[in-house]
Amino acid sequence: MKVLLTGFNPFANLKMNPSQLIVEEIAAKAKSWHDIQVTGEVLPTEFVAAGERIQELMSQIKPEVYLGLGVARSRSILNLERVALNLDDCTLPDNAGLTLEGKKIVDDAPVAYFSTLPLLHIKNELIKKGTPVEISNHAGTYVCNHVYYLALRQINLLGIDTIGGFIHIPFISEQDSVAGQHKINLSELVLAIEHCLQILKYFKST
Ligand code: PCA
Repeated sequence: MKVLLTGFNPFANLKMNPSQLIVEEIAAKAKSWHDIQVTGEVLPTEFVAAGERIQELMSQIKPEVYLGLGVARSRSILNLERVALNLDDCTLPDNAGLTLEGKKIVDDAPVAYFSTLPLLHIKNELIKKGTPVEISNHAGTYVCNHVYYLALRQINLLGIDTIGGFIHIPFISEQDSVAGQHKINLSELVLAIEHCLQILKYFKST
């Protein structure tokens, strides 16, 4: 199974972005896997550059599965994102200094795309493995949502049968945070995303 897995570099005042560490670790581990071929890419937290890059990657790789990852301070457990909105709206500048307020990502394009991953199935299987996870109906209106929207749109435009989705992950216990607030650590998150890929592989093969 060919997978495109993306994360983001640090942004705002973060010293690190756990989505970057997960992508790097899984891409390295996957070199010895025989059943899942992972292309891992850390995107810049920049609307324009990341948006262009995700479309390029989708066209080049044409993966069977696209899984985007990003961190969200507001989430305390894994959030499987159901919807990508055609909307950029932020007060926090991206890493290129760009702030977008109430702008469509693509004119004359659908208001939203739905994830094409089997979200309920993934949720139930992850919970069975002890990973706290929920489905979210809003991926925000910052760079993660922007990339998610353009990824799903590109899949549509290319007419490929890639299934795609996005997971927001919480801050990890290794990050400077309010003590005791964050209960999940990096290795647990890496394992959860690996499980997710296994679930998808099994799902694709049945
Ligand atoms: N999270 C931000 C962008 C990069 C990231 O990891 C977001 O939720 O939009």
